[in-house]
Amino acid sequence: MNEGREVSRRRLLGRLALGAVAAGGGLVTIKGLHAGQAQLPGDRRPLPSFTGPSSNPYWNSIGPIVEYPEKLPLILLTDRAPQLETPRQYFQGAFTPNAAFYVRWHLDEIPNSVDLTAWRLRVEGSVERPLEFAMSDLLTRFKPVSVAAVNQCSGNSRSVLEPRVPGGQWGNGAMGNAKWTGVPLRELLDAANLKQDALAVQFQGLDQGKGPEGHGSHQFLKSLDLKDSVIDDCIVAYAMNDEPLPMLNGFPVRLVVPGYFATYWMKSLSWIRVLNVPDDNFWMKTGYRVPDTPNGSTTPEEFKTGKIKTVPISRMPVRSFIITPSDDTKLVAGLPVVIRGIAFSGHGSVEKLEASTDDGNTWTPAQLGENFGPYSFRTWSFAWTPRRHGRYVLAARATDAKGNMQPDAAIWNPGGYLWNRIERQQVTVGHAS
Ligand SMILES: Nc1nc2c(c(=O)[nH]1)N[C@H]1C(S)=C(S)[C@@H](COP(=O)(O)O)O[C@H]1N2
Ligand SMILES: [Mo]
Repeated sequence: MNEGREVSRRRLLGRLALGAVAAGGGLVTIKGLHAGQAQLPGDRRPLPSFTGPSSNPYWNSIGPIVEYPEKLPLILLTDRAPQLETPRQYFQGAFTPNAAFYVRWHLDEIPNSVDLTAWRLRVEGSVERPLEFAMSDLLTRFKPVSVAAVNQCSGNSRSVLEPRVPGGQWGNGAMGNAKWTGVPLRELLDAANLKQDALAVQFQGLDQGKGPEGHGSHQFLKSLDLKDSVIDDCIVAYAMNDEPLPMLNGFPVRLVVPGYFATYWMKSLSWIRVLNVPDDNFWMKTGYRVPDTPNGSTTPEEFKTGKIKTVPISRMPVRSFIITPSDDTKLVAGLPVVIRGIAFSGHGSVEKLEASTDDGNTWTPAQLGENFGPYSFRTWSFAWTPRRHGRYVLAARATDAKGNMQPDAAIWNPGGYLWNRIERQQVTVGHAS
């Protein structure tokens, strides 16, 4: 991280404390957002790229553009609970602006205000010493740590699966990268001193109510096995790109699980509960599971037999994206253009990016941008001069530090998870005049 991105604790402390006193009684309130009834502004502009048939289905989620508090115009998938997708143009750099960061909640009562004078983070359950931390404790009693990490919904790109599967019909915009700053989860657990029988850590946020699918649970609960080494990478984050988290992205603190899909990244985290029995709540036992097959892939027929064992989803497979040119970029024969994009993996840094301008028949290494650490987006670029006019199909393929390379085959599973197939972008190159 360069100096300019260093979080100033004093400034952040000031902002968080300011928030606490701003609205008398210490209430931080987001105007226009009400629990259980997120308000939509009347203004619904169409997506600029909806002008004709698309040559890249991945970036064209159908949905109105809406503005929520603290957010730029984003693509609306559902409003109760809010699911907002980030449009393609915000992925030009390695870090996603907080105001453009996608939003996903499951339950219909989401926090719209947090009284920081009363708010506490609790560590309870199978611990010798149950603890409560105020925001000021988190800010002053622990040395802050930072990590650049991609938050990607398990169902990112779900809309391209065939056959279609239920769930939010995301294009590619259910992901974002940020610099997260906070307290290592391990230090909070150590402070509370785990009991001998501790098995897993369960996380709970401030949201509640029924989910859209109407299943029983009144709470969204996720847990991680204490034997999972990812526990030592987890951060309880109070800052996102050096700012307090937007309310919709989990103010005042959220769990960051570098390399893992976002389902574990509990927002408005308020309870850390150490369990001495396996977590069999809906969101672990039934939801967010993937077939225990090599790529997490199966077929509808195979799945129907009931013989496919499933496991909780965990690390994100390697992916890459072409951001520019897009469908409507004007290209001219003989004129150089730089193809740009981003890549990441939940298994370590992207070490190689290859680009193709002939639909994946031949591949050439592209230039990789700065490495912000193993779990960050990494930008890439590839200089290209199309020689002749006509249609071209661009493609990008990433390989991570473990040698995993993106496949060129579709996958399918009933949750619509783990999509990472090589993508294409069709472009039209005009005549040199
Ligand atoms: N409290 C809470 N945390 C949550 C969720 C939720 O519904 N409630 N959804 C999870 C899922 S599935 C995703 S994809 C991410 C979305 O994070 P974001 O809204 O900051 O983009 O939050 C995760 N954390
Ligand atoms: Mo998700």
